[in-house]
Amino acid sequence: MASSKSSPPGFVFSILIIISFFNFVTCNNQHILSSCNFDAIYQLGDSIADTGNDVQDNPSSKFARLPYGETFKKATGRCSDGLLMIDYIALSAGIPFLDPYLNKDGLFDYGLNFAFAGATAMSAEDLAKWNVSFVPTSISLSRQLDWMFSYFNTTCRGNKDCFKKNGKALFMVGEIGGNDYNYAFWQGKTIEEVKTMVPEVVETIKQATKRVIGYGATRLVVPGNFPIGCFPVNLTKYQTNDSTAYDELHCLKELNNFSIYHNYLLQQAIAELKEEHPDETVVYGDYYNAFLWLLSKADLLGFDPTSLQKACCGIGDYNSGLSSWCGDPKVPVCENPNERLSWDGAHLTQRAYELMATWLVRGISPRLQCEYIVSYSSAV
Ligand SMILES: *[C@@H]1O[C@H](CO)[C@@H](O)[C@H](O)[C@H]1NC(C)=O
Ligand SMILES: *[C@@H]1O[C@H](CO)[C@@H](O)[C@H](O)[C@H]1NC(C)=O
Ligand SMILES: *[C@@H]1O[C@H](CO)[C@@H](O)[C@H](O)[C@H]1NC(C)=O
Ligand SMILES: *[C@@H]1O[C@H](CO)[C@@H](O)[C@H](O)[C@H]1NC(C)=O
Ligand SMILES: *[C@H]1O[C@H](CO)[C@@H](O)[C@H](O)[C@H]1NC(C)=O
Repeated sequence: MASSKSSPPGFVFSILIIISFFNFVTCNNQHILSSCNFDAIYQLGDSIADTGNDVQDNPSSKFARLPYGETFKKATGRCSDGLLMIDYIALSAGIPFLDPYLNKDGLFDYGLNFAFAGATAMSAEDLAKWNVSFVPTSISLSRQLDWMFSYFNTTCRGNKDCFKKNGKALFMVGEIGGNDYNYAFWQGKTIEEVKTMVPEVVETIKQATKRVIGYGATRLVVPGNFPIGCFPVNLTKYQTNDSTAYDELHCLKELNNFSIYHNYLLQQAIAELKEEHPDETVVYGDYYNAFLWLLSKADLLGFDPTSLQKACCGIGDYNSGLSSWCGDPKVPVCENPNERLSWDGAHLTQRAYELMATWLVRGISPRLQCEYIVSYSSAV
């Protein structure tokens, strides 16, 4: 009490800003999506959303062992120290975590997860036409859609009318496509070469979204790509002494530009989808700006400002050396993953995913025509 009396007004004011900021990120919006009344969530995608499909197929994967999952005290196959954005989206919708499709004991009453670590948008055959021959998994978007169809067809006993019940569900179509580019880059293609693939990757995502609408979906989120030039794995690989290659957040401009291009074409495709399907709601998931928000406000959000681009689990510059990876012998793990954005150089920490999901949910819920209208905090 004595201290509040003597506080200068400016001090009180900044405390207020900080309080409303934390209100924004922690309390307010925990159940925002519950006003959408989803009765299930279905997820397609890659390691950004895989809650355990890949490790069912590959039990020896690094993702099946600690330190992956350490914040959880259990390795679940999630590519993080703990939970992913889809887990927080489910929490916000008041729905249990999605079990992976390949888990034979999974409970699928509230939806399920088809995302598979390493998955591509294009099929391996289509990637081969681009001379991308090294594709570590055959689980492309079309394979995941086959799984989805087979699941709906089984639960509906072949009755297509029954697919209409999917109108009460949320469908997450991605993030997907990042790996198509990843594998092309690994094979030594230049950015200019990989850019020529973008229209076909985006068209593949568009056709997949149409297929999902064909299965009765009426509310869909199609997420874009992250600013990949801010990720430790890429900062390491494309490290340069040319300071003009970096932007003010120390991200590689040219790589972020690549994501901007993908996201631009994806948003055009979503606009076309809306014209072709006026009765369905297709919303762009802005992972790009969600991550930039996180990076630019990181110290206010409790991250260690001296390690914003150092992965928690890893070794080398940016803790994301290319010769050894998180989970390899002798690779150190930081003391407090909650203070880092990046978990292993390519995937984020639970805390980063939680905050990104919070940011996203506020943006997408009004556009999903939920009853609750979100009022934005002036502090952000
Ligand atoms: C694939 O490689 C072949 C042989 O090197 C080349 O002729 C062709 O133009 C390449 N195609 C693409 C799409 O890069
Ligand atoms: C869908 O289910 C019906 C009835 O169970 C079955 O006869 C049909 O073969 C299935 N269709 C496909 C494409 O799997
Ligand atoms: C940057 O410059 C230093 C000192 O000249 C040199 O040792 C290093 O190899 C350079 N790094 C890159 C990525 O070019
Ligand atoms: C970003 O991409 C646009 C077109 O895609 C290009 O004109 C521009 O030069 C690029 N900028 C950088 C920094 O790569
Ligand atoms: C950078 O990292 C992301 C995420 O790991 C990946 O999808 C992307 O393809 C990488 N970009 C390059 C140029 O290697």
